[in-house]
Amino acid sequence: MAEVVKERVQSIAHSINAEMKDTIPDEFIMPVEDQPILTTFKGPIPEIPTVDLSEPDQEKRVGSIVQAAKEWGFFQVVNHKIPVELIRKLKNVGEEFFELPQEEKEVYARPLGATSIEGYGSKISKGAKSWVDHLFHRIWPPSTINYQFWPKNPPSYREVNEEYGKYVKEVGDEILKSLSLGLELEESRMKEAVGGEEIEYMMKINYYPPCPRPDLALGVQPHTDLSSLTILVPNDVPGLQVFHHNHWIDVQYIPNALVIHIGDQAQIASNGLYKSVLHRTTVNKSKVRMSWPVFLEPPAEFVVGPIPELLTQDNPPKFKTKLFKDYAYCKLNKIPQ
Ligand SMILES: O=C(O)CCC(=O)C(=O)O
Repeated sequence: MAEVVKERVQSIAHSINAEMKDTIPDEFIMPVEDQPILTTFKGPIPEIPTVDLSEPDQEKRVGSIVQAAKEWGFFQVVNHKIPVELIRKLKNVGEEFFELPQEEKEVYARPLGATSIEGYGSKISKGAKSWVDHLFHRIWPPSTINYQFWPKNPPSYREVNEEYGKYVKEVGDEILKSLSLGLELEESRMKEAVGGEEIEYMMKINYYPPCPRPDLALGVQPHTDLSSLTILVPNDVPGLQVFHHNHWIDVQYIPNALVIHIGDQAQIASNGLYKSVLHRTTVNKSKVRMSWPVFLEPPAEFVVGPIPELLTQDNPPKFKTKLFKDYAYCKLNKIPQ
């Protein structure tokens, strides 16, 4: 068995909650300007776009995806063809993993000094700490999978995640197709620009334990995703917020919907037409929140940049063209691109 790492948020939360304390360690208290109690929008919530993927009229279906990607960089998708039963199983096996004894989870810990983010862990941040633990592992393409980071317990974890990988890829293809058509390009062009058949599907499970001070802490801190798209399943505890017109807006939970974030690579490929959405998560006083985002990322050596056909004298490149690994390095180390 691996050594138990004391600073997992789940363990910290467990001790605090067992002692019925009403405080959290200082390192989890966000600076005032980021505290959710002071910064969550309290007015009438604008309607966040929902897209029905079973809409038979292609123009309507594509139009609603394109409009949401331009205006919000964010939407929820219903009737997406991923069986409800499979989503339920995906959630069950993820929940069961996080309920395992701590030392069993540590078997999958991200190795110290590893270059990849794969594995079980907690976010290492320079400022305030995030109230969340996570597990990362690739689920597609098969040649990129490291099964060492896939839990063996529960035993159905592998089968369920492999099955989910196939379905989630279909959804990704469908959305990328629509984003291409929205740019008046061949339907395969956007996908080609963000990795083509080599797009890597990185699964993450976020586990946000109950937090005695949800007014002061955040689960994940404000960020945009490195990916082209992120396709996320949440549990039924709300917490995701998107930044829209200068306000942090609560995202409503829609049972069985998929949550879609437009990420940096779709913004860059479209030369800024599509918006990479800034988002964060709040935590809950008494309930565990969980989410299962899948990030669609180009391979490290893939060249990312605005799609050349889009560029004209009136639409000069707004972003540099570079290797994805260099883009990711700059972003993670907060170095200008
Ligand atoms: O939990 C969520 O709803 C969002 C998670 C997220 O933004 C992330 O893991 O990067």
